[in-house]
Amino acid sequence: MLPIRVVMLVDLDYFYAQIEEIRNPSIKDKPVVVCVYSGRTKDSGVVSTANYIARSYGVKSGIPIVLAKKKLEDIDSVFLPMNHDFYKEVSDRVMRILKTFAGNLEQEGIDEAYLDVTVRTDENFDKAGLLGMEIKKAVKEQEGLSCSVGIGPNKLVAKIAADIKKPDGLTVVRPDEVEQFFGPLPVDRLLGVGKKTSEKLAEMGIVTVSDLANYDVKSLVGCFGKGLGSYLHDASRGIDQDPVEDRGDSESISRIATLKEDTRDLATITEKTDRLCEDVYAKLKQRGVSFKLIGVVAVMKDLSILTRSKTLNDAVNDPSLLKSEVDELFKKLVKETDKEVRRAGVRVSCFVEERGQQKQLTSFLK
Ligand code: DGT
Ligand code: CA
Repeated sequence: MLPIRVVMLVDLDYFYAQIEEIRNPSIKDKPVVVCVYSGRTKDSGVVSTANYIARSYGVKSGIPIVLAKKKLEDIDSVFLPMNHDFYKEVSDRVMRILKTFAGNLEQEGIDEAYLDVTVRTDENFDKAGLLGMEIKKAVKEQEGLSCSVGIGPNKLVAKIAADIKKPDGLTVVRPDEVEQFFGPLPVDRLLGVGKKTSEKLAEMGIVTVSDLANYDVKSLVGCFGKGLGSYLHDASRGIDQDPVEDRGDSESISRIATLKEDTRDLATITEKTDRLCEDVYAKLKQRGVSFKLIGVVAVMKDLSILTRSKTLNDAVNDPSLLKSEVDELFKKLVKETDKEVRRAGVRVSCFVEERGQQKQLTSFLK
């Protein structure tokens, strides 16, 4: 039996436009369109988002402002410029509210977050539904915003569940309902299936997620390569092992990858984590920061998740040190379990701005 996880996606409804409605309730009953004006001519630019009244006239994200105006011709509607800094402030406050309800919270964009609520709900999806209602109430009372919530056994299912009923929705998909829920959906509802992939799938006679689930995995790998092929196979069955990663206000850098085989062999793990460490280091360099906390995450063969971390007494920035510390953490982690590791991840956080000089290795704690 796989370990149970309860994952929730909270997605704020028509986010920028809803904030504008709260700032000025008198516009609430009209079409509201938030625009990114390019400044070239009076109406050049695109629609960032629109409230649901405007959407009922065919106005949506990404269309030219000129086209939106045409769709709303003769209708008393409101066009406003985007005010990103203000939306970000509201977003930060909402994320703080959400954090109080979650074990881990992973922010995904300005108006969405995944919450791992496994412990909080005692692995119980009925309790998760009630918690979802409680969260919606808190966000409404404290910020005046409505949101849509999806609950499932992983991020993939939670995300699609949240999209099922919008705005102001709440959809719970229990583990035994995943197949029934996923099966009839068109394949392009799965994350990562864009126009090109869905066209290729259609040529193969695969239109719905259940068509995909019934397709031979070897043939999928043959057509799409190992990465995408096995992803499609797993996703069609509602399988997703990605942990909800608490990135602490984007103040961390992390990478995770699947090992070439499930293993307890440290050399195989190191081969992968060395590469991850190099990616992490490249990002650290870009941001010009040193780190004080190193963490590793392992998704085990049975999909349970283990983490280990180490705090340094001073910030450092050294790729070989990062690699050896990650090795140590994995060594400990593997010793403390009898399971095989399927995916391995590396994370650094607690950043300190670099001042040109690298710290001594000796500043590293044992
Ligand atoms: P929803 O969740 O369907 O009720 O509607 P939104 O507006 O919250 O849409 P979502 O969650 O896809 O995006 C969140 C915010 O990101 C949205 O309020 C505005 C911005 N945004 C989304 N799509 C676009 C786009 O195509 N262009 C620009 N400039 N901004 C976008
Ligand atoms: Ca949204």
